[in-house]
Amino acid sequence: MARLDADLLLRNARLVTLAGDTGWGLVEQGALAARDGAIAWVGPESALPAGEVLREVDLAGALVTPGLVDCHTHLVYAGNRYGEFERRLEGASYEEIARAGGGIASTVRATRAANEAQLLSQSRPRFASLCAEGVTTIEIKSGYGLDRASEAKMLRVARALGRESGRTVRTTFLGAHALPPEYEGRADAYIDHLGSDMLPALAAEGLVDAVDAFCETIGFTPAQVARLFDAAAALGLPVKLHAEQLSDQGGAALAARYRGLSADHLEWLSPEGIGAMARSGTVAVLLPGAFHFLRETRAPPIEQLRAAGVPMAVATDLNPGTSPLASLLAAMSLACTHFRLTPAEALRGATHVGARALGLADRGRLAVGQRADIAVWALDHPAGLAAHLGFNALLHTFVAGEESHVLRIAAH
Ligand code: DI6
Ligand code: FE
Repeated sequence: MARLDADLLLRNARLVTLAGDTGWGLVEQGALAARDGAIAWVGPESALPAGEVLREVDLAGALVTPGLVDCHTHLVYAGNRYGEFERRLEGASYEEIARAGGGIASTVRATRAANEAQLLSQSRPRFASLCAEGVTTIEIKSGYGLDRASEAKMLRVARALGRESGRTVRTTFLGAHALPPEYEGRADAYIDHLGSDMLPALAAEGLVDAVDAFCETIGFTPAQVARLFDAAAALGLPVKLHAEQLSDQGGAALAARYRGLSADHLEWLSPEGIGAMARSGTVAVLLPGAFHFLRETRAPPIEQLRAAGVPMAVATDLNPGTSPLASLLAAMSLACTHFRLTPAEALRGATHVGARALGLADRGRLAVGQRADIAVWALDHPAGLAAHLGFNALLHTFVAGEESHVLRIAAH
C-alpha cells in the first residue's frame, strides 16, 4: 500500500462524510488525513496506510463533519433595530415599517454614519458567533450603504473579517437592496447607476464575488433586476436573488434565466419557479430565521423542491431586521421544525449545498481533494446538530487543515 504522509491526522472519529446525495455517509472508527490544506485520505482507521504525520489527534469517538457554510448573511451593518422588533410585536408589519422609512433605510443611515473601524468592531461579534459554531465559509452581502463609498466600506469590512479569522468570506454586492433617499421616486435611474457605475467600480477593486438584489414590491421589479443582472453578466459575475419572500414576483424563474447560483427565501415560490430552478441547477436557499422572526405562516414548498431535485441550502440571513439570528445551528434546527427538512438535509444545506450556492465545489464534504475545513463535535449522532436549539457542542475547528480558535469578542 502507498505511504501516506500528512500534516494532520484525526483518528478514532465518527466521520459524517456526506458522500452521495442523501443520508449521512457515516464512517465509524474513522480516520481523516490532511496535507497542504486538503483532505488526503478518509476512511475506516483499520485501512489507514502507514506514513509520517506531523500532528495526530485522537478524537475519542467524537463526531467529525465538514466545516459549516453560511451562504446568506447581511452581518456587516451598524446600529440595531431593537425598537422595530418591539413595534412588530405590537402588531406593525415589516412592510409598514419599511414604507414609513424604518427597516432597511434605518440601517442604511447608521451604516453610512459609521467609519470603517466602527463598522468592523460592531460586526465582529456577529461574525465570531458564527465561527464559534464551526462555520468556516461565510457569505456577506453589502446593501446597507447604497452609495459607492459606503458599499465599498461594507465589502472591505467583510473581507477584513475573512482575513483576520483565516476563514473564507465571499462578498456579494446587494446595491439593489432598497432605494436610497437621494434616488426617491427614481428607481430606474438608481438601477442604471448601479449597473453602469457602482458595480463596475467595485468589481474593478476586486470586492465583488456575486451580485444579488431584493425582488419584491418593497424592493425592485423583475425588469429592474434583469437590467442589473445584464450588467453583472457583462462583468462575468454570477448572480443570486432574494426571491418570493413576501409575494410571488417570478423572481426564482428570473434568477434561473441568468443561471443564478441561488434563489433565496422562496416562501411564495410557484410551480413554474420550481421547474425553472430545477432546469438551471439553481440552489434554493432556505432562510427559516426570517420566517420565524416575521411570524410567517407560509413555508417554502419543500416537498415539491425535493421532488424536483432542486438542491436546498440552509442559511441564517443574519441581518438587523428580519433575521437577527447569529447561529447557523439554530437555522438548521428551525429548517427542520418549521420547514420539515430532515436533519441530514439541514446539514447538507449548511455544508456542500451552501457551498454550491456560492459557486464553491471544493468544500462541504469529507472526501479526498476537498478543503480540510472540518468541525468536531461532542455528539454521538449527527442528528443532534439540528435536534437542539441553543446548544453548541463544538470541540474543534480546522481551517485548511490547521486548528483555528474562535475570535475573542472585543468588548465595546
Ligand atoms: N430580505 C431580508 O430578509 C433582508 N433583506 C432582504 O432583502 C432584510 C434586511 C433588513 O430588514 O435589514
Ligand atoms: Fe437576506
